[in-house]
Amino acid sequence: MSTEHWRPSSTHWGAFRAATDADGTLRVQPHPADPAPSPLLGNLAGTVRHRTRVRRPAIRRGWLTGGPGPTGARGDEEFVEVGWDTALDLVAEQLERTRREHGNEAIFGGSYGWASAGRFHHAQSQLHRFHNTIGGYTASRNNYSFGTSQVLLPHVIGSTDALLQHADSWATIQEHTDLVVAFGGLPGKNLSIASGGITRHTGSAALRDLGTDLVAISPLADDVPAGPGADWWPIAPGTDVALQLGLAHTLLTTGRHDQDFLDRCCTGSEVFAGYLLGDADGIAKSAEWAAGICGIDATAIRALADRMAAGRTLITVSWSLQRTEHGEQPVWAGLALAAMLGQIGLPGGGFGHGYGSMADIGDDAPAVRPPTLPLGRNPVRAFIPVARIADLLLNPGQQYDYDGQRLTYPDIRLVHWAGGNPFHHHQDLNRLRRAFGRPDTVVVHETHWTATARHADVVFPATTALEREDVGAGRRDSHLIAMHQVLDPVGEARDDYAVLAGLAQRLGTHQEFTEGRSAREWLVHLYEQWRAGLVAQGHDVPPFAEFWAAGDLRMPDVRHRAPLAALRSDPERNPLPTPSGRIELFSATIDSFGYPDCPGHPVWLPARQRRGGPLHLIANQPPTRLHGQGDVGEVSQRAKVAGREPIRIHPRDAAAREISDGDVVRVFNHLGACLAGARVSEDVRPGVVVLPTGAWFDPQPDPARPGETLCAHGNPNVLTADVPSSRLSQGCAGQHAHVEVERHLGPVPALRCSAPPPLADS
Ligand SMILES: Nc1nc2c(c(=O)[nH]1)N[C@H]1C(S)=C(S)[C@@H](COP(=O)(O)OP(=O)(O)OC[C@H]3O[C@@H](n4cnc5c(=O)[nH]c(N)nc54)[C@H](O)[C@@H]3O)O[C@H]1N2
Ligand SMILES: Nc1nc2c(c(=O)[nH]1)N[C@H]1C(S)=C(S)[C@@H](COP(=O)(O)OP(=O)(O)OC[C@H]3O[C@@H](n4cnc5c(=O)[nH]c(N)nc54)[C@H](O)[C@@H]3O)O[C@H]1N2
Ligand SMILES: [Mo]
Repeated sequence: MSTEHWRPSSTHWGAFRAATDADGTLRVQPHPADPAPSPLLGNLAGTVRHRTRVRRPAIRRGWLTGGPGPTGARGDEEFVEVGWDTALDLVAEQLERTRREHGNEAIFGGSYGWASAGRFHHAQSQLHRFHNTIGGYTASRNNYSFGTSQVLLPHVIGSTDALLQHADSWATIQEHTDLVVAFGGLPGKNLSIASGGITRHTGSAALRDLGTDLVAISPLADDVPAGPGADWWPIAPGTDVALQLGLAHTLLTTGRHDQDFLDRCCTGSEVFAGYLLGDADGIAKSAEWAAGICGIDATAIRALADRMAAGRTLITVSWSLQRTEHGEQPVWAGLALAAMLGQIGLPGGGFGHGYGSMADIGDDAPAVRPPTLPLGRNPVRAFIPVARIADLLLNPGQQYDYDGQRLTYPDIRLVHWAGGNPFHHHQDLNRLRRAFGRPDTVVVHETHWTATARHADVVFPATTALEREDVGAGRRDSHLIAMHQVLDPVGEARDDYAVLAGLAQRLGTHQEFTEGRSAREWLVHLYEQWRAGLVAQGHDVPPFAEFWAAGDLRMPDVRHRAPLAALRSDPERNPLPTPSGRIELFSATIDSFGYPDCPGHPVWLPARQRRGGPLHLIANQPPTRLHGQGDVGEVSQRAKVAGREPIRIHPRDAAAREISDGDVVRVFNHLGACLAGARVSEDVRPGVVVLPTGAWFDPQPDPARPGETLCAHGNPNVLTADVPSSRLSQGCAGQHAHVEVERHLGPVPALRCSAPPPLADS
């Protein structure tokens, strides 16, 4: 194989070059500029040609013969493979009928999900652009990643960007910071990933040798990077706010808070101080009080407060902490604690959100917005906060609260999804199955036979990024990658763009959707527009042909001033876009909503959902893949235990249940059950079990319990409750659940998810 056959491409976990061997095997080499390439590249070869690829358009038998309508059969029926024209005609007809009979609001096109890297073929962008040409759709707002912070932070610091786009770089931290206090730890596994791609994994490289002291607070030792200055504080899950308040109370009562910073740059510090002292509820939020809740010794809490005040300290809160009930609180209380230390806006000090969650937080690459497909305008006003999908489908007409508004769920008749997997990302999957029984029609574009594809009526086979051309870059990336086509499309798979152009043709909006451009012409168009903008700002960017031939380009060095540093330097001249112009430790706006589950300042609120069992389950991001993507690949498969997703359990909890390492176990609660493979380990706090997300959902009859079903593979979302973080944000709270674990007796069922569903020829 000669190197001239190596073609550049990209994924959310890194840029690379790929070539195929004589026997068709895919070979992958990380981008030469990447100092710490992601191990997840190892999943690609086994995934792109896996037998679970969708090869032809497929229609659920009952929908094809019986027509559209609510049904309990989705997910349980065989599919009939049909030609492209048949599938496109039938879907166009239902889009037309739905908008005529029920209005465009009856089409749900939110279509949340990560899809693939590549700016033009980005599946959601394509889908939204298409629907905007035919009159719009009910949309979804915010994300599963930090959707709670997306609603909270604009109230308290004016934007999410102030923390996410303007985070200090790892290099700045290494230079200036004495102590990092990381709530949620700094899990190296997460630093593979950045939405849209990442060429240089500078965070992964920095974590190899952080060079500062670190207190990593997490129930799981994996979240603590190796290194001499790192301490593991195995906190009880869901109790970080108590620890934060205990630290804040200690600073306040020992006079080490920075009153000058609080007066100059914050509002509401006196309300927060009153709460810490227990003015209204009579409870001082002291180190002793905190110790009783979070399981960390009061002396250690006071000593940590000392250390924090003694030098340059960065307090950071992982996104996982806000993906819980009352998920606003650890973010807001963490910010308030940092405000009391008074180092917000100093290099390497203050508050961070998502170091250890995503590779682009702390990356020092320039802040250039990559080329972007224009989406048009959605005339439909109806939307949901993204994690309310099952409520939307199950409860048309029902009212609910969101960020000070009273919203009503529209009546959805047609669901159209491309580039996402709600049967991966949503909670209480047994409930989601019922919800997916409600619409008349479910249309899914997928590369693979995921659980969502299996719950559809019509499945369009989509190409992967390796089977098409694109340009790729993350939100903060050192390079723009010319993504060349590496492989021929599998079977009859088409690009989402081609599929939607086919629907647009049938609905009379082909010209508006395509603007007469081929996919390649779009790449040139989007690139040249982007280039013109940068050239106008004085940057030197090569024309498309040159960029394409080179395989990538270095992003021009665009930098913006961080709003929190600006605030610190002069709060009068550089106010934040909050009502007060300051950091709001008390928000009159949030207070005015009157939500008991998110009052006007940070508070300790225990989770309501405690049902389900004695063990606290953490369903975190998987170390071996991106969500469900690549679960059939080599890296993901190698980690499985007896073919099941590994669940970590402490030796004490395992012994009490006569569970040994390598056993297949049943994990269950009042919502559902799944099988998993036991990994007995001291790396997890006693009383806590960790089962990452992303094992492909495989609902089957429970072999040991007639009439009951379980996920035979280990998807934790059969166990998580479908409850929001709060009425303020309605964010995803899927990180935690309560469960029991037992040895699985009886036969271990074969997995069905690793082969396509039953397919018939038309
Ligand atoms: N319990 C629990 N649940 C969680 C979380 C948690 O912490 N705990 N985390 C949540 C978070 S943060 C997130 S972001 C979500 C992620 O949830 P998702 O983003 O829905 O998960 P993915 O597996 O990335 O799904 C993307 C799908 O797009 C498909 N795809 C890829 N490229 C293309 C393409 O070009 N075209 C088409 N048509 N399809 C394509 C892939 O095959 C894949 O099935 O999960 C959430 N769910
Ligand atoms: N390898 C890999 N990396 C990923 C992803 C992936 O799928 N795979 N997904 C990406 C995406 S979309 C996102 S949004 C980010 C998400 O980034 P995060 O949400 O930060 O990631 P998680 O792994 O879910 O959680 C981080 C750690 O928080 C700890 N934790 C959980 N609950 C608690 C608690 O109550 N208190 C404390 N102190 N710690 C707790 C868990 O042990 C967990 O390992 O990750 C990104 N990175
Ligand atoms: Mo995410």
